[in-house]
Amino acid sequence: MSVIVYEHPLSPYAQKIKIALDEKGVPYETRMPQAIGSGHPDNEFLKANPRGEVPALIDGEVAIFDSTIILEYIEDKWPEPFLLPRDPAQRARERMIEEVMDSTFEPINWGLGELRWFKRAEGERARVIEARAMAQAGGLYEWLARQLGEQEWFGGFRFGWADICVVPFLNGAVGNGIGPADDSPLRAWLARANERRSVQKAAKAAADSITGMQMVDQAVKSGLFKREYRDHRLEWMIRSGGLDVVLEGMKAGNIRFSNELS
Ligand SMILES: N[C@@H](CCC(=O)N[C@@H](CS)C(=O)NCC(=O)O)C(=O)O
Repeated sequence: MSVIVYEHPLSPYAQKIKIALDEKGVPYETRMPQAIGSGHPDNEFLKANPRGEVPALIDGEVAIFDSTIILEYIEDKWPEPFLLPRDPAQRARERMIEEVMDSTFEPINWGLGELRWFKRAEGERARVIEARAMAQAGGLYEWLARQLGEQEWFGGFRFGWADICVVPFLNGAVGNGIGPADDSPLRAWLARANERRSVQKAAKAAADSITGMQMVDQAVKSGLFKREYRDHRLEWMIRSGGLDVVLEGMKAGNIRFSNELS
């Protein structure tokens, strides 16, 4: 039986998993949980991930959630071709890049989505938050450029772990109009990464699914969607000038926090 990946094509966390599996040539099928985003996704999916977040991976009897832990499982179970080098310092460095992308870069794209797709703020209020997002992305590009240095890939001479963990977020940023400067080494790295079949496949699925995003603000307003303001996303919104967005969402009942496990 092939591996199952619960996902949404626009989820950068899920893209990490699909790219890694494709790089390793592991066959998998994708499933989009029913009613993902409503706060009440289907029970079958909740069995795989009680947090109700994509990605989740099913490999026979094994069910795993959280993209970092799934990536580690993939590397352990299908070691060839390896994504992480052997050197402990290099491994730590690539994992730090993953952590920064997952928790510091991700909320920038997510926050812009809350404004632009879900229309949480408009006019001047939105402009203030967008300006913060742009400045934060600029700072992170400087940090990433230092990590890349003169290398072809973040891990050196071959496409690997950190590249997989950066590319979905930078493609998302380009889509949001806040990508790295066209003439920067980081942009050149992104172009190289986007030549890989694994990355193209995930990026195409994301682009194709954007058409389904029209009118999602209506789905939020009608109570069909209850967006998850968790961890760093919640902090980001407050830190970046969107405290009102959080309070209004709580009042309207169209945001939620993380699931409590039992
Ligand atoms: N730490 C988790 C985060 C996963 C996550 O936040 N996934 C989002 C999509 S990008 C999700 O499924 N949210 C559930 C919802 O919006 O209802 C991971 O790395 O896998």
